Amino acid sequence: MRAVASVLHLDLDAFFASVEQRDKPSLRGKPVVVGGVGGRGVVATASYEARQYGVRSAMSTREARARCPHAAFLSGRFDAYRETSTRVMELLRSVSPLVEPLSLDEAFVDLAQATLPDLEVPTVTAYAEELRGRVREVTGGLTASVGLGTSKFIAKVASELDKPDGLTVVTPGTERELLRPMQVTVIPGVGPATAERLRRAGIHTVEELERVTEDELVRLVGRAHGHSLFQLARAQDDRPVVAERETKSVSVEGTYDTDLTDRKLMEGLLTRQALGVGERLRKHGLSGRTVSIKVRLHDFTTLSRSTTLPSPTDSGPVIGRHARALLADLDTSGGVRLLGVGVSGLADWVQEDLFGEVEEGDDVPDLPEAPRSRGQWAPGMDVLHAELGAGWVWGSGKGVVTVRFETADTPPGPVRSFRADDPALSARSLRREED
Ligand code: TTP
Ligand code: MG
Ligand code: MG
Repeated sequence: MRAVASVLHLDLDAFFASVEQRDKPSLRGKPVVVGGVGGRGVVATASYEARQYGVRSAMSTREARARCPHAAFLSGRFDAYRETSTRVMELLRSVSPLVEPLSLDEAFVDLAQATLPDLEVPTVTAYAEELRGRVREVTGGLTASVGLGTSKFIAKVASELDKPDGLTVVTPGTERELLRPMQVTVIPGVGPATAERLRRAGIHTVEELERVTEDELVRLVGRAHGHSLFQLARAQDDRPVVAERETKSVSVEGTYDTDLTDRKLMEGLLTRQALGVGERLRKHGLSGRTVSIKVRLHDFTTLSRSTTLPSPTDSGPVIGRHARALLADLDTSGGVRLLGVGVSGLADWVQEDLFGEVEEGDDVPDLPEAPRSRGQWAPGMDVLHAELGAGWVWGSGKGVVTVRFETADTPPGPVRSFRADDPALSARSLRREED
């Protein structure tokens, strides 16, 4: 923990939904839900207008539709989110060389490495306010919430306190007071399982956690975790802001005494390894988009193959399915002495079915309604009409697609319907006009 509030955490507000509202003027100020729109779809995020109806990330889209039927339900445009994210990260890197992105819409910035006259509260506050204005400029109007504190932990907690469009500076020395009334889940690394263990011991708040001895915490949650919990409950956090996060991955591999030649056996081993990888990801609250396998042949040639999923996963069965598909493409007839499965491209949230991938696991719930067929025209996607110009798909079905003709730079535009196979209509890839 530092003596000055020089760690800044920035997180964009309702990120995916805000990008949609920016690019679709008719949706500004309205409830917007971005996520999987199919039968098992899950909400990725909701605009603050939709949150007033109780719509939340990770809720089933079906429930979101029940809570807010008049919201616009969009399936998401990852390229647009990535492009907007890049602009923000570039801006932050122009401010300090020490920027640590945590996901597309959030990052830590070390202001100790920025060029500020001093790091006193009034100075960093004014600087953060100005930075929020610049984020708005480079993103075409998106708002960010910012927290400033003496550590990463406190800065991240602070950025949540005045969301959306807020700034909170935690004055050095007031950290413990701030944390005491909060739920233990505010502490990084306290997921549902740890929270449950603590709850059974009667510990709900940080204040209650503070009263527990380190020995007892170690007994409750294990050595490594118990120690850090003890520290964090006292706002002790010395984790540095690190610019280049090493490409993190989670993997499991095995070497075998005799060369494997049986495909079925190899598939079985990969499947088991994949379940182990999934377990480890979930344990750390991580998920990743890239599934890889590593195969060492009898002659020590090592092959690796990977595939990138449309969205992150932490599911063993899904990882296993992709791992087996990767193995299917390799010639292993000479025998294999090592096999491994890994997941990289880690994110701190999971979104299985956004952008189209529907997971088939053992846990498929009953589907009261058949999943909608995903046509060519996903709701929200950008399109171009030969005469009418740029617009986006409002909805489609029964061979008809409805388009609203508007872009970020136009007023709300008119709606027209076309036959789904109308040759005048095509998908529009994202290139912002000024680029
Ligand atoms: P968050 O920053 O967690 O959420 P948010 O930006 O939508 O809203 P807030 O104002 O509370 O910060 O996540 C950033 C984006 O990541 C979010 O817009 C969509 C995506 N996401 C998912 O796809 N699935 C999830 O479960 C979560 C939490 C986020
Ligand atoms: Mg956000
Ligand atoms: Mg975020």
